[in-house]
Amino acid sequence: TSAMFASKFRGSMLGALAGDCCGAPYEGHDVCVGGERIILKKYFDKLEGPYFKAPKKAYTDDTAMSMCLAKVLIRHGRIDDKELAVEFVKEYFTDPRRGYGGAVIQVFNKLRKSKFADPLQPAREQFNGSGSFGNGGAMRVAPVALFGHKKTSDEIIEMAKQSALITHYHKQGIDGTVLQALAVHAALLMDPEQQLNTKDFISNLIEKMKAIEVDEEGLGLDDAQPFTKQLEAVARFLSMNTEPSDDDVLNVLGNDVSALYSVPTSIYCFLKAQKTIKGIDSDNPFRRAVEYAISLGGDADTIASMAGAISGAFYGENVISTNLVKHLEFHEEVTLLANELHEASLKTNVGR
Ligand code: F2R
Ligand code: MG
Ligand code: MG
Ligand code: MG
Repeated sequence: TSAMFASKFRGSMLGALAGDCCGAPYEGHDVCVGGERIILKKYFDKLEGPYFKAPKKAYTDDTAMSMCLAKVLIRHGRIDDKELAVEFVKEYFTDPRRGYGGAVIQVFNKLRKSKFADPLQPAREQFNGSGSFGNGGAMRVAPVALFGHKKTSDEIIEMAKQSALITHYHKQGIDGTVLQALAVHAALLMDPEQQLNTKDFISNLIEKMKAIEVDEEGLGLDDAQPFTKQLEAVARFLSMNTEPSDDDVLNVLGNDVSALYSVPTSIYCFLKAQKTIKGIDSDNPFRRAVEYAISLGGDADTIASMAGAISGAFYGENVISTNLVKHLEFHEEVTLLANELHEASLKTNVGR
């Protein structure tokens, strides 16, 4: 129903915000062990407990850029390269201190200097023409998947690619964006009252990524079908009788700023959190996903934000503690944008 989708839109966008705001203080940290796990648990217990007055937990580039995408989709009903580039640049120069990626700032400078003559050119010039493989395309893509809830996977794939290309030209930067969009889209279309079949969820994504990564052998890439391989590792981890160690997860799935070593990790966090997780003592599967993602350290804000976006799209907004939400900077603005994005998505009459 429309009300259920509206709740899922808010759940996904607030879920992404929560992961970003709660994870940001942990970005660049090592994996949490022993006492650090307990500190992390207390951090969440406190935020979810009775409301107390405190400075809001600040969002970072992940949220800033997601909001740009939502705004462009609301305003134009599609991704317009120039409009999106203008939105990113306006946002960055208005509020640059949000922890942006080290190289993406060059894209913003060039876009502004060139007066957006070719909105895709600066991204193509990154890293001597290879493009960025960072997770910046993936971290902001949830609004695209939400907006496309009535569209086909192929249409989601096209829109996700287009949204990435303003900053991320490397195939891994693009394919990571596509994968995160497909994960949010799949979660959005599922009934949260039904037990989620994690095996089916991951095999559907594997099939889709196989088609996207087809014939890569001839392209001179370091590695062919890398996302398919990472997703197969996620499936292996999920099917084990005992939980893999954090070291195994980090060595195989990773926790860094590259799309390849963060997007499959976020999907793993979401799926793993369907069940209880050792060292994470919560009945709430959304909190488990986000808290576990943050406990892995590394690119904690982004992995938690991506996991939160998928989880919120599956369960809807009620899974997120209302007390926690009140501590998040811009939670009112994000809620409003989620509602507007939902309304805008109903106006596009492309059938599934
Ligand atoms: N930038 C950060 N965190 C570090 C500092 C933040 C800290 N809190 C602070 O306040 O100082 N986080 C944000 O960046 C990630 C998203 O990055 P995005 O948008 O993909 O940017 P970029 O610059 O394109 O790529 C990120 C880095 O990846 C490496 N890289 C990418 N492509 C490469 C290539 N072809 N060859 C070699 N290296 C490549 C570079 O180190 C890039 O700087 C999110 O975590 C977000 O939260
Ligand atoms: Mg960030
Ligand atoms: Mg970049
Ligand atoms: Mg980050």
